[in-house]
Amino acid sequence: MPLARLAAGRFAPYKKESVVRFCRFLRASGLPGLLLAACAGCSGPAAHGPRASESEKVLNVYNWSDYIQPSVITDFEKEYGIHVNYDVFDSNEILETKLLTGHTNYDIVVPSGSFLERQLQADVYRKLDKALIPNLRNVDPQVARATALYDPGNQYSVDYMWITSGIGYNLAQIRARMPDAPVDSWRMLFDPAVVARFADCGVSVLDAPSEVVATVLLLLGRSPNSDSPADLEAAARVLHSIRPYLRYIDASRYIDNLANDDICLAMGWSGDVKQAHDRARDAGKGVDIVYSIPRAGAISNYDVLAIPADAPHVHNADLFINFLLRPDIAARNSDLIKYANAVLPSLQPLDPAVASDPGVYPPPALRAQLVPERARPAAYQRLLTRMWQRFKTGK
Ligand code: SPD
Repeated sequence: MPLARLAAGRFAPYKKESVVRFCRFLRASGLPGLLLAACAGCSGPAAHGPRASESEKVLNVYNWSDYIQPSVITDFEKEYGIHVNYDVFDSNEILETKLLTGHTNYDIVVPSGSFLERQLQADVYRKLDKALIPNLRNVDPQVARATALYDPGNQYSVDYMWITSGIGYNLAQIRARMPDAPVDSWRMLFDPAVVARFADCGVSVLDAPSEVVATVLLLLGRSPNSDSPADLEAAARVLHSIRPYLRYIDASRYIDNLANDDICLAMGWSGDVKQAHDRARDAGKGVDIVYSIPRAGAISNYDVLAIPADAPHVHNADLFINFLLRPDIAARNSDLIKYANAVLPSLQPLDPAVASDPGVYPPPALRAQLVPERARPAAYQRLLTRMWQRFKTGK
């Protein structure tokens, strides 16, 4: 991809507004007094005057890996004469750490709604100037209502893609080991007696702590968005029981690994598993990758476009958001990455095979089974982070 990584400089020493923002987040998080004491001298909002960089023909984008049609970026560059520096991540936690540190130099970032929900408390985003983004009128009102749960009034963000997490599997490998495998149940991954059958051909789970725990709680019949330590403990016991059968915990490797027959079973995001399917098909080695949303339901989320409060090229960011909300552009993205976009008129130019794929756009009955992930309180987050470290290290 002819895209330069972001220039050095985004790791510049923290400036006052970053510290103010971080301290505001600490306060909202209810973290211990010692940390807060360090924030005693920090008050007042970050200042946002005109920036010298605003006239630069540059846009710095930080998006999930495997989450855009590369020609969309080059077309934007040609159409607007703006050079795009495009950088990628594969976890909300990585993005959050950068945003809270401040001075990322990014103009567009793509957090999941449940993360944006808590990041808004730390004032890390800038309100969208809706007058400059006329294509907002294309956004599916049903999706806009859903994202308003995270961002009341949709003031700071707009949906890019919406997703489910489900099960990706290699049809032949699973059938060979367990002809009656419960492929439409989370037991495939979270019942040790079942997942043990596939350990030899490779199993992975997403490195996405809150989403994995929510999924396990769904399987246990508990509330997926629970913030109760007892529920977290119950989920931890399940995760501990399957840990010996996992090859790794990661949120991006599984696409190529499924496609190349290096693993046979993964908890994965809808479009990623579909991309694995396409890559396997294109390789022509007879690997068939299937995506399944369990009957008991699944977690859904909305990955949204947002502008950091200290973005250096806000006008270019508005242009890019407006471009992504164009029906032909949204369709080209979804055609390749196989995620559902929120641009209603894009359904027309979209490849009919994608538009009618229930794994990409779940039909209403299945959609009713999806549970949108929500932000949890800071105290729960701390317990979750500790538990996840133990799970990852297998201790
Ligand atoms: N390869 C793109 C993956 C995008 C997944 N978004 C993550 C949502 C987490 N809840």
